[in-house]
Amino acid sequence: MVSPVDAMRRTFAAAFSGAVPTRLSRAPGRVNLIGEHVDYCGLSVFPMAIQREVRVAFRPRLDGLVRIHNTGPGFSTCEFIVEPDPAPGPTGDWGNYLKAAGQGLVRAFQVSRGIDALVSSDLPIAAGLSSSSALVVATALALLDANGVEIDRPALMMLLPEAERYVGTQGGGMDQAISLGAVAGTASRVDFNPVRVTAVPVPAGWRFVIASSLASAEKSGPAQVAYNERTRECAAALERVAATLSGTPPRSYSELLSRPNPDEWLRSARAVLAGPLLQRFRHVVSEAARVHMAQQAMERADLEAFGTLMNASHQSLRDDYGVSTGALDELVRIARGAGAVGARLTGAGFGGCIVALCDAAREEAVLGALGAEFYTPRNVCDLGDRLFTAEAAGAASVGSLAGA
Ligand code: NG1
Repeated sequence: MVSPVDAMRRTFAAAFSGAVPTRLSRAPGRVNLIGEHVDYCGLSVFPMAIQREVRVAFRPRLDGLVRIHNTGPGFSTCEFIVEPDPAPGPTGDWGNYLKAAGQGLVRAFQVSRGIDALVSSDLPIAAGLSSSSALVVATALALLDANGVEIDRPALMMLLPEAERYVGTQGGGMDQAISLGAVAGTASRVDFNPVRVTAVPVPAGWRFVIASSLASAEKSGPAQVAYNERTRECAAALERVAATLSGTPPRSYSELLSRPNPDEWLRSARAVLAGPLLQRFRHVVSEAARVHMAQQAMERADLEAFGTLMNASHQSLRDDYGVSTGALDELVRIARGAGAVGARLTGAGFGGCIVALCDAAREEAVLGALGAEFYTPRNVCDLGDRLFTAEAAGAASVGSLAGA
């Protein structure tokens, strides 16, 4: 049996005229447990890195060329020069994520050397499990390593979200932070401005089951437009509420939520917001409260309480934030019916996956029900990438390929 790393060595040699990769970077994907669509409002989130990851086998070049192959089906080879303003490829081109990392690093550091690289990933794409940020993080670590640049993780957690916006999504900083800052066996509360990652051990016997809705949430088409629209609506709602308040107007949701008299801004919100803006605002402020309660629930190993918060989060994302789909709602219903204490869509929504929480004794029942009631009727037999239990993984790394 050929190990994944040996397979990468062989494919690399075939792609680059017999050359041997010397280094390997790897970055995990994540499942967001709670705290959805609030990172770009500067509010805390609660994700967990998972065992599935993006790997980049590479060797430094002496010039500024980046040549990257991908072992996945349907990926063309990407070539570009590391420079501050690379021309983006067509919308949806995977190479844009590589260029995103490259241009972000060139702008911040004297990065001038490129790499020959091979990407391999077992992370489902456009599934709400952060495959895009894992690719950006793994590429950035490879380029930094090839250029001998050392940068601490918090600085990179701040730099890479901005770099990734090159692709056109006005995303927050959750995905890069958890990929760079996770500790195995834990979930993390991620705070922003400045970014901080606080690990919380996942209690023994808690199982987070991930199930795909079979619809990809490709953030290069309509999902990107809908996502960016949400970020604008949240900013507009805050601005309107802030304008009505006494004293110094809050400049962020964190400042708003930390005001001594919440009744004042709640009253204002109800008075000045209507329709979608009121709904988006209601989701953001209620989800912020749920994140803090969920962290406490995990710390005291209160499975039921954590699950109840996940259910409330899903309801809010469905009814107020408008990012769920019929398939996601169906998965949530099946998981709960089979004994999950909570289930919710995870990631941006518009397709992608759900995450369901159950205790170890119910894990097989939840997996079985999802298989029998969702996938079997749709004639989907290959469930490996679509239905699995998450394991709390550690952070991204870069090192010698020989030691991998
Ligand atoms: P997904 O679509 O799950 O990779 C996106 C954003 C996050 C966050 C979530 C919603 C990017 C890179 N990621 O994640 O920052 O806003 O949606 O909570 O834009």
